[in-house]
Amino acid sequence: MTRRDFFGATAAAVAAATTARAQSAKRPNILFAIADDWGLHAGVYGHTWIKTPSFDRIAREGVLFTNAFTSNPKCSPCRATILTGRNTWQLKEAINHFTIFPNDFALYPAELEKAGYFVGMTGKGWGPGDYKSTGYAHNPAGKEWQKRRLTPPFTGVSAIDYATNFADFLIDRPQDKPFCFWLGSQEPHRAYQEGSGVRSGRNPADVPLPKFYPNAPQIKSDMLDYAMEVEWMDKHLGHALKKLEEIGELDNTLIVATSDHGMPFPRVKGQLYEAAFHIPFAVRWGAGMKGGRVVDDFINFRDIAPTFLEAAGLPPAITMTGKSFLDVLKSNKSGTVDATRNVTLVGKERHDLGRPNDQGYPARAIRTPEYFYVRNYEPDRWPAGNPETGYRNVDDSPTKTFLISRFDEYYKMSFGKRPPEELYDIKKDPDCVNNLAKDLNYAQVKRKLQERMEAMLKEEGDPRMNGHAEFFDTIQYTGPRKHAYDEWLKNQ
Ligand SMILES: [Ca+2]
Repeated sequence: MTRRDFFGATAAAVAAATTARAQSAKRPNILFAIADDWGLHAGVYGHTWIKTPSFDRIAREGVLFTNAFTSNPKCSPCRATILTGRNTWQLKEAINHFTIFPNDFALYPAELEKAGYFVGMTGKGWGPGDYKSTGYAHNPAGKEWQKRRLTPPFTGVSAIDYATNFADFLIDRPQDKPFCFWLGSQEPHRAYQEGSGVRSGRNPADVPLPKFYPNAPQIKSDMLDYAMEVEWMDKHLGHALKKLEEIGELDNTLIVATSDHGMPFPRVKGQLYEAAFHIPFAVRWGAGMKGGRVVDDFINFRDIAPTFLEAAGLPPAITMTGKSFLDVLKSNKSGTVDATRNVTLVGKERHDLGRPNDQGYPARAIRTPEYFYVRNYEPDRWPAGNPETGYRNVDDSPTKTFLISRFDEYYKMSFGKRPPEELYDIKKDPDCVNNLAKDLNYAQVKRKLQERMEAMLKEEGDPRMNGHAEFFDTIQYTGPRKHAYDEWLKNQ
């Protein structure tokens, strides 16, 4: 059976049963579509070198958010924040990448399941890491629908046929239940087919580069390869939307389309800069809210879980510290809806191995509409990982190889050591290349931001603020150790 036949057949099989239910359903379905390593690059955000018609449609028919932020720009910690509704320093081990997943926090998929939702996921859920040793029977994002796979050749990095797995899930669901589904595409995570973007006829001259890169054709070509993978993800999103339309559930489904953090490029993935934690975010809910809006309120990823629960008529779980933005969705307004949504915090401890004793790179930051202030607590460490072990905090890539080979100012911006404090005028300098932390004209601004950040972190129980920073050094790494510093030493 071809994919087209399959979609046709499944549509016929479920259409009759679902139409009646869609009309009478009170609780919305929830579809959470999350890309892997996709930065703020979409047509609706003004980019012409990358085509995202499905995401653009969700934004156009729903709400496009211009200020959505993850609390930690790396796969596992970001996804843990989404599932638990807690900031990254409130997640015990799950602040790190490749850890166990603690079992003492409520998760929105499990809460919805308890309340009668049919819950599932496909592709990448929480991870990478170990959720089994803490007692989870399946991925914390939901029971997996993974069996549909594509046969080569295909464009994406993964063979998982996300949209058809979603269609399977819809067939399997009981007739009397709303659903909650996590569609986790593995694109545009690396590895890419080098040069695929240029070979597809794309023009490197169309790609605008951030100021922290030199104007190099290698980097532009690499970004076009990334664009290919974003477009593959967007195509699957389009299939999922079409599926919902076919079975009459589109307008009764609260759809969120987003990513976990910025693109898998140096100085972006895993780093505390704007391009790493400022994320594409669009919400469509045909019957539930007024569409065609652009909202500038700050959305923190810990706000997603309580929003889903409130949309389902549930209170936030007691362990959730995020704040539902359902009121923003329902407000019918554009621009600034809730003026108190004007600040976000971001931080990290250890992402990948590669420093002596498996050390991390502890940092916290605060972002307001005007400024971005960063505190690097261990400035003697290498921010992207040690040189000897290959700067493991970002995937290998043509851009990474090129920047390392230059060993110049651009190399330093991506891989070099950083000062204890950084301050950026985010409106003038969204690429965060002009550090104002030592500029006396900004001394007062800096001090106020630092005080505000530390007060907020203390209130949130961050162990680093409350005299227990040593906890972060006790967190075990659960992934392969081939890039660890001790492994490197053994081979010398
Ligand atoms: Ca990721």
